[in-house]
Amino acid sequence: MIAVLAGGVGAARFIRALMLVMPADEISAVVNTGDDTVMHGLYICPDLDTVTYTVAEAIDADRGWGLSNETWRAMQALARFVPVRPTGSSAAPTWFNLGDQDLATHFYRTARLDEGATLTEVTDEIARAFGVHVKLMPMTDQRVSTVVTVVDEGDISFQEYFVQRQHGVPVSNLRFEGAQQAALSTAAAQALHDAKAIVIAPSNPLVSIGPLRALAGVDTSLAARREQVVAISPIVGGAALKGPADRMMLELGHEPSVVGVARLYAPIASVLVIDPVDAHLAPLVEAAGMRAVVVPSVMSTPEISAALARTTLAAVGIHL
Ligand code: FO1
Repeated sequence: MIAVLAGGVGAARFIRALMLVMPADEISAVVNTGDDTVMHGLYICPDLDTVTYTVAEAIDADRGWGLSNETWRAMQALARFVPVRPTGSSAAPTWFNLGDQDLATHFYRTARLDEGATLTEVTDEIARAFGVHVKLMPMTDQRVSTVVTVVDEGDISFQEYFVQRQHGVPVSNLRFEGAQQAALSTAAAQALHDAKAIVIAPSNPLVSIGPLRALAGVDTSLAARREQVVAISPIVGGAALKGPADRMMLELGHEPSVVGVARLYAPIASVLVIDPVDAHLAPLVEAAGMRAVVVPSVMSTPEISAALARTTLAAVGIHL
């Protein structure tokens, strides 16, 4: 069993890469839930949904979120209520787009949570409904919320930052509300315990992997087995492959490069996988305390993806 610590798009693509070289049911993905949000009373787990839909080959590949062949009739109908919404009401938010088919996932999740099911149970049910054999699990069954402090504005939720502000505003702080009181879910703890190797996916180290690391005891247990933990840099040539990781790192005092990533991960992982464009920084990655392994990491073809998956696992002694 291999465990992957996962955010959204980058992690989903890496899990697909792993599926090219090993059976899906030998992969566990422990997924960030700090981005979770409630809209229209519906419980939405963007990273879990992105991973589920990608692994199921049902994702809209251009957007990187939501389902392919989506229609938006419910969102269009919602717009009717905006003019009558009283000042101060947060009803009918139209800035967060929920497609008609995607809504069914959130209806099901919310109804099952209301019946008393855990997020772990519902995640497994949704994955099975999509024919996914990878073991997908939320990092925790408790509520953890990423709160972003925006310069000149103050604290807002992650989705308000990411979608409503289109991650275009400067950030001065991050916190993971509820993380210190929360624990890894039982399934996630078991998956990490059973894993021969743990891969930190090429996800945003601060807002995708950060919430996981903020859960009680996670950093300590990763540090205890750091020889079996390998990370893939989400920063290639000084830029994030997707999303605001590079800007966010800079704004929060981290170098937006593989060296900055190495400084963040050195306490918990022994190897950093970096792209050939960053090969000249390998000595600085090593100086930061991580072994650098150089291999193409932009997953643009199945061949490159499979080679990345194989090389990543080989770096921690798993030869497929
Ligand atoms: N991202 C957007 O940029 N705009 C959206 O309207 C949007 C809606 C949305 C709905 C459901 C879902 O599961 C994800 C959605 N995302 C949207 C993506 C998501 O919010 C972010 O990509 C992640 O939170 C960042 O990891």
